[in-house]
Amino acid sequence: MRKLLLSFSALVLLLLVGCSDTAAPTTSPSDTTPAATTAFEFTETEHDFGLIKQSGGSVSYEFPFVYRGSESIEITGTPGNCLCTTGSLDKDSYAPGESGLLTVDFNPNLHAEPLGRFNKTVAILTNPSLDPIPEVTIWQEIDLDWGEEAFELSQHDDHLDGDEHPIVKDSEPKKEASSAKKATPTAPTGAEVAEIANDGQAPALAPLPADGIRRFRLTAKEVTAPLADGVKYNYWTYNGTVPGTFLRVREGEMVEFTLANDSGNRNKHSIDLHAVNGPGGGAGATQIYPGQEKTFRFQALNPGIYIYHCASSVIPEHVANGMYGLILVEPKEGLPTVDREYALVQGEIYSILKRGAKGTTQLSGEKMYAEDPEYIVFNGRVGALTGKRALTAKVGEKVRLFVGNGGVGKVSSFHVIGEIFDTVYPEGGTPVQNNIQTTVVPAGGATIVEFTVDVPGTYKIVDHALSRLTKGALALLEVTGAKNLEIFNDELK
Ligand SMILES: [Cu+2]
Repeated sequence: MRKLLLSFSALVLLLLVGCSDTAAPTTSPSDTTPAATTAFEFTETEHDFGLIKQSGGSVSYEFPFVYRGSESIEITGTPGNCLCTTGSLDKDSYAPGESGLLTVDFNPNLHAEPLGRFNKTVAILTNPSLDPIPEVTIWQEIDLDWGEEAFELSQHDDHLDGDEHPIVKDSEPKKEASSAKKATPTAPTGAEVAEIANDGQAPALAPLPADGIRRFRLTAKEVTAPLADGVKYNYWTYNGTVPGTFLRVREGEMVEFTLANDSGNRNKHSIDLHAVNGPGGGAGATQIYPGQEKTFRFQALNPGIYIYHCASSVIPEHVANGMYGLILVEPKEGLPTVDREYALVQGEIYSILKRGAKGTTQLSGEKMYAEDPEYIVFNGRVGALTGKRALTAKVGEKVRLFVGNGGVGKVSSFHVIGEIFDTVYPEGGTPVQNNIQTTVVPAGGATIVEFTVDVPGTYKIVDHALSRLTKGALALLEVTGAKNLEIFNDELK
């Protein structure tokens, strides 16, 4: 057990440090923190909360400043880079020379990282805008209250498995956060929308513009929308749907990609397209605050079906909230012709409210790190592709499904009950395989499956880890047409 825990912890930390733009080094902020060089002159720009128990309630810290700009300035937002971190100011506008107070609240219940030492930032967005944007940083070390065994491990790491223990730095005594108060989860943010689910259509390749550059523009939008009967969730999305807009390009094309961050959002966002050859898949080039946008170009070198997702800290939080989608890079010669194409993406929802409990809810970082989702769904919500929104086909037609898995924690065992995949592009690559019953779609991966429907009826699309059905992992394919009793006869006595 000890080895397991150590390895797990090491892996998680390595992944976060490797992926996150702000995953923290293990050093502390310096004692003589330099004030920001922006128009906001802070007494200090960093604060260390020290050790915080995840169950211990939220903490806050006040950063005094003097506004040194030459003209009055309006405040348009104070986004944090995590649901757990929020900022507020004592005024809506400041005149030159005026003093102010930025209060930063950190709620460890909404924090979405494993044990370890991390930092979070809060920015001040203004009109007119400032460059650089003023930011303050808070540090904290999280105690997940994992009990005696974890405590014992942290005190007596003997490196039996050869791994460096990534978490425990016992050389200095840790101070307990002193200003703990009752935990109060923040209210979900963003406009209410009636439908979050992408309808599963996979539009054909659009004509290439005359200059030979294919352009896409996606907007990060934080919205509150129905997740299940009587349940609303605070989603983070691309273009207001889960998954985001289906993107289609052809091998060899130059793609110009613009990401915008809606001005009504509270969080920094970005995009990592797995179809990109280049650092971060675009994530480094697109870290933007609400109200900003950024553009980058990439050449689509490798054909296949790829996931794209947000890669802003804390990455799994953004992905679990719905920030993923599919991009198809058709091979130069195109894909073989079929009659129907649909796109669906599986995702896990780690809701604070238990499955079935009514109300408005949002991400539980604790459940996410335990990989214990309340819901597992196709296209964003329970029942997204059922009823009037079920996928359709006619007897004799060839159907192609682009299937992604946003994760963030589970591997999908993708299966259509009553069908055999004539063709599977394993993990979205080449060459293809034939006659497959169930195919694996890893978290952050995608695949293409094709089959001809011979018999009319309702076909259930599932993750064949079938306990997930009760969590919502079900889409339907309604096939109409004449019976084909030679292939399937359910009329025998
Ligand atoms: Cu994001």
